[in-house]
Amino acid sequence: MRTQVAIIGSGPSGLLLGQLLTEAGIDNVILDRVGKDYILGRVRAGVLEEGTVRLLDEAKSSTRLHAEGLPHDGFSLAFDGRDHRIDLHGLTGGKRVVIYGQTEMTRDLMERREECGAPTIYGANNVQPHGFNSDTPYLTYEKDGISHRIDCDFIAGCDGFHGVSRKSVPKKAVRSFEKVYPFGWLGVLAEVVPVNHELIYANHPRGFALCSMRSMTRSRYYIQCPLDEKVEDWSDDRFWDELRRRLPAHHAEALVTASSFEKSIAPLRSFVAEPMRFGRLFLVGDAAHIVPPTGAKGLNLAASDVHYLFSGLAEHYQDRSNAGLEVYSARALARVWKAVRFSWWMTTMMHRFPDTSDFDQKIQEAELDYLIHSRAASTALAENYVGLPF
Ligand code: RFL
Ligand code: PHB
Repeated sequence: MRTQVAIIGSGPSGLLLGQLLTEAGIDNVILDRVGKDYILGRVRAGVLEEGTVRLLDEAKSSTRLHAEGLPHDGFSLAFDGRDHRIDLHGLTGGKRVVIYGQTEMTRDLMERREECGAPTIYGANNVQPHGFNSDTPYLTYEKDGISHRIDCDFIAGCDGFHGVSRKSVPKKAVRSFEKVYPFGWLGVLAEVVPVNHELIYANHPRGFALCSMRSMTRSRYYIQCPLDEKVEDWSDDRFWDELRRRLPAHHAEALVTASSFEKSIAPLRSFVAEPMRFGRLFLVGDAAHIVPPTGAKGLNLAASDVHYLFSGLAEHYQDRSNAGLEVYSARALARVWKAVRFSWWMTTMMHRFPDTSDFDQKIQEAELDYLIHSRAASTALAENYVGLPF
């Protein structure tokens, strides 16, 4: 088989890139190790920046998002038993975010891809990129015991943190930067009305908590937990009790609970691999970088990478210029590092660290106090939360 762009990974990065290319008339094939239902069963991000929404518009995959997504003009920072609203809309000159599950966005992109008849190979085992430092790269993979080869012009590594793309590059060609946080997030999804009409990020002596949602009838809640905690040890009742303890009293009283239908623990880390381009292989999204979910940036960063790569590829095919591809890594990394910094900062400010000294604790309290009382500080938070331009 031959295609113009071979895409490894059918997560949000791969699907969005594939759809932008397809809409622009550029041939592409997506391969994923797992099946469609498995991908749609992963509960992940929920906050989309306006830039991500614009890309979904461009990919003609946003009809349901505009009908069902919930625009949010602000969120609450809760600490010291009180709520402090961050007015995203007012502080950023009219910007907002949209609450729409990653699962739904993925489903919309998959459906549009099927409508366009663009090929996806699910259940592709042992995918391997080859020859990306030459002009004739190709992928090999196995499916149902048969070996296959796809020749292409470019390979997009959209295969997440544990994917094969980054691992295929010689170790000495990649520089990695990593910070692992000494806690995780225990998350539940439940069919209940959200405790607040906007998100609540809570800093509490017992640990961080986040009240999010997927719709006005489906809530997504998280609590900070030690890394060695097991999901089986968290009954729903234990989770709801702990969440209540970490929220201001009026929210704790208003919290509606029910049995959860998803419960999982995610470790938190910051990670960046540099560069993001190796000849004709490009790393995109979680394949190149991970941020802790506190700033809601992971999926949105994947989208800005896709924007830079798509514009480079479109220039290559339409204008016969490689200028955009040459600067892909530098352009993407400049935005990535700002989001890595923001996510690290939000994480540090909102969580309890096991080794926090009295001094560190006082600094955290002073930072929160400054943040809500200084318009300049609130504006910096809001500007980053709604997403830096790309
Ligand atoms: P994905 O989603 O991991 O998709 C990669 C795909 O590649 C496939 N794959 C392979 N295919 C073939 N061969 C191989 N060897 C392969 N190895 C892997 C996988 O099966 C998969 O289908 O990466 P992508 O597309 O870059 O997307 C990144 C986002 O999924 C991620 O950044 C976000 O989910 C992060 N994130 C959040 N981001 C936000 O912007 N806002 C949020 O509110 C937010 N909340 C979150 C999050 C991530 C979380 N977890 C669980 C990590 C909340 C959580 C709890
Ligand atoms: C979510 O709804 O899953 C979510 C929202 C905001 C975050 C992280 C996760 O910062």
